[in-house]
Amino acid sequence: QYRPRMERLSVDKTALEASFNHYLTYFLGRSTGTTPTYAYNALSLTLRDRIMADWRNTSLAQKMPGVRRANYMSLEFLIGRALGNHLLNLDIEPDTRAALESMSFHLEDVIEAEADAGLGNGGLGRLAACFLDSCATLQLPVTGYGIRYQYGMFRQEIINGYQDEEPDHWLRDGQPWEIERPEYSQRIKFGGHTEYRKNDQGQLVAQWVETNDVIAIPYDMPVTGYHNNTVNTLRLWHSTATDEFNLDEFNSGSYTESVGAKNSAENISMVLYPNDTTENGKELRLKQQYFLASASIQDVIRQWEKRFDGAPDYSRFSAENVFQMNDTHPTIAVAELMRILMDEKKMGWNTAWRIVTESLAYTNHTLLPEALEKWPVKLFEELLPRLLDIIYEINSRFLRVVSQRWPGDTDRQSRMSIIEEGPVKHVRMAHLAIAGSFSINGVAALHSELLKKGLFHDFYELWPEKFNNKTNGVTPRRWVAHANPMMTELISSKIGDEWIKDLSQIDKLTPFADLKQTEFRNNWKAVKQANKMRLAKLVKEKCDVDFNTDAMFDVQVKRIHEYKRQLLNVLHVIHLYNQIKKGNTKDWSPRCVLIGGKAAPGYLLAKDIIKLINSVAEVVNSDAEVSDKLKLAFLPNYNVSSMEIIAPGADLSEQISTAGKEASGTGNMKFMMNGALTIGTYDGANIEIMDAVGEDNFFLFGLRENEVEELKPHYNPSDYINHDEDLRDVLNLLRSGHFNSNEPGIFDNIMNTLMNPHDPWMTLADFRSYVDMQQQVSAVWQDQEKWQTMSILNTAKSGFFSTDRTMEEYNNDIWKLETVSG
Ligand code: DL6
Repeated sequence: QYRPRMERLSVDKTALEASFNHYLTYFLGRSTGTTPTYAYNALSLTLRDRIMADWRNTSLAQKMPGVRRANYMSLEFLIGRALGNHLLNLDIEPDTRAALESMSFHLEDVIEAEADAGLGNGGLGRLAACFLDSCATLQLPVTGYGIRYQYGMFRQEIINGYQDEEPDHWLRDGQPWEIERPEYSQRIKFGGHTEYRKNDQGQLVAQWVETNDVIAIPYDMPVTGYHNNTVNTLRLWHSTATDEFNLDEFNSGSYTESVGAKNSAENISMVLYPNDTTENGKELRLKQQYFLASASIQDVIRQWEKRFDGAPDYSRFSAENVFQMNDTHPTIAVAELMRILMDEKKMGWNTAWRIVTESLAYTNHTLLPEALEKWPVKLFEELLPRLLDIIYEINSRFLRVVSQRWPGDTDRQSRMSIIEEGPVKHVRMAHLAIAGSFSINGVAALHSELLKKGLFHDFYELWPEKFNNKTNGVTPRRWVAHANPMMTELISSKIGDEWIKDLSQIDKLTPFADLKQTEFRNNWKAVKQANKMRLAKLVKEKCDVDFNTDAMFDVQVKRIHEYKRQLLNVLHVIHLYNQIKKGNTKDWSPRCVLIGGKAAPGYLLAKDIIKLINSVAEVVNSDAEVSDKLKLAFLPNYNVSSMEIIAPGADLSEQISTAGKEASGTGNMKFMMNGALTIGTYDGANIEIMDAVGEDNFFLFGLRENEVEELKPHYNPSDYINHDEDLRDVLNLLRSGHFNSNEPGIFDNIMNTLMNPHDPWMTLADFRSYVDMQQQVSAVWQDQEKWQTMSILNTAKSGFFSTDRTMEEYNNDIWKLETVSG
């Protein structure tokens, strides 16, 4: 069916102004002089209109027969704010700013009025958002599929030093970017049971019957590419009750039950689970996972069948459709695609299995055993009985392959089985994902090697060709061009602005690190200084702590977790405090230490760590003797928007996880791009960062992964304490109650963890090497010229860490898509 290309609306100042006024007056019912929130909604609708033609044209071009497309399935998309990003991508900021000014609005205030779309926990969800940005910029036909949580990541407040969790009402003031598409709703089954009936040929066919269904309604968000008129789609599913379900109950007089059913259906997309590194184990979470996988696959199948007049040809389905599964969260997709192909499209097992294993790919994001998802078989039986039948069959065929390869090796069979036997049987989602995928990747070189060596070793031996690495990245549009406009202008004034869409070109900045480039270097310093003022203002507003911009801004922001070792950072702060109190302050480099991040609500030790940071901060910041030498602040509610201020203002980036535990890290890349120096362990993408910038420009410390493993059986915290006076002093002060005089005992759990020979994070083992390396950091800080050189080189050598590169690798090795322009 021919559909004409849509024409773009004008983006000049007059047109923008007219449209803005139209929305304000006729859609929102307001007049000028209104609040920034209304202005934000009116401006966003104005811009959305200007995105619409490109969106439609891109979508039509991607739907042409023969166009292979990828579908990125993720339970998390940590998008942050959209307005500033679209303005950058559409290249209309000056006109927009001018239009707003003429109506007495400031663009910054309007941008600030937008709530963050916090539909993710941390690195994994933000990565998904960066991926979408890069795919649109590279004109790759990739659709994101996720859940439209009504409540995203909780808002963190700090009350008496403790984390308090408040609901995130991100939709409350309107969501102008999304478009509801009820016509593409999908029905999702739960419960019921399987019945086998004979078909016309006398074969037994399975049917999933007497189910309790819910409806998935898609909401689409535009994903604009950078200056290229391409707009991809992020499709988020909202759950609601089926009509007939409501009516049946209502007619029989059970109004309450009918409302209850509606509630229980709507609960599925109600709230994001706020745990990033522990499995959630909750029925509702499994429902969310199946809801996303089923709705998304059905949507892709719907679009596939639309291409055919009558009988759809599935022989080319896997040639034109690929699904990337972001961690194990959506990997029930393996069984769901089998179910649809067999039960609904009437295919035999082998045909269906070939399609599944040619179209699914899986990315692993963690080696931590506690994060590996497994679901009780019993829960599957109740919730997804038909899917469990299929998983059993996948497993029995898979174990046949294993036993053919290793006859008699029953240990290996039970290790590899998709079903974990034991008092409580479980479905191992990672094993299901590997069995059903043609590609399995880790997210940084070390991580991918460790997967092959450890966690997935048996699978690697069976299918070495499936395993590959795709080192993460971040989008330079949001994380430099948008977050750091001053640095962007400075860089572009020297090397042009092509680097924004081809970050490998940032290397052209290298010669400007030369000492002779005084003007550039002075400007570099001035930009950092201005960004530090912006950050200091934020710290003052949110923490009421004064950061002096002449001091080193030493920053660790990320989820609070023992393996990320915020504790090591705090021990160092206490050590610096001790040095000041002892008068050891010759050649002192003043530091402002900033720590931020959320703790999973049920992770008590992580919450204790937050309290400790705040308690130490209180003592340090109120001591006049210390004040110009050391400051410590805990930034509440760390999120995407605050990182846009933090990364440009940081001097030192703390990436100090226990080696072998941080799969990649992506904050490390944002800091590097913005000219911060890294102090870090030999872990995750830190290693690649150090390779790129050179060892001389990176502060490496600590045990390596193999050393951590070797030490594990012999680790004895007392050894370190006995041999290290500084460590002893720090722990003694902590134990003495100096930081918690009014709340005795509150840090006992932290002390016990640090002193535990079974502490898997081995914080004390790295204390000495960390403190010594921090001493070197301070020494370099004294030599500001050297610091400038290192800072410029960090940015100049960050080209590899763009998600454009990551996406090109996914595309070359896994997706194999052609670019499509609208
Ligand atoms: O790959 C994105 C991000 C990595 O950078 C982090 O190192 C890693 O911890 C994080 N993984 C998770 C684990 N979630 N699960 N499961 O968030 O992924």
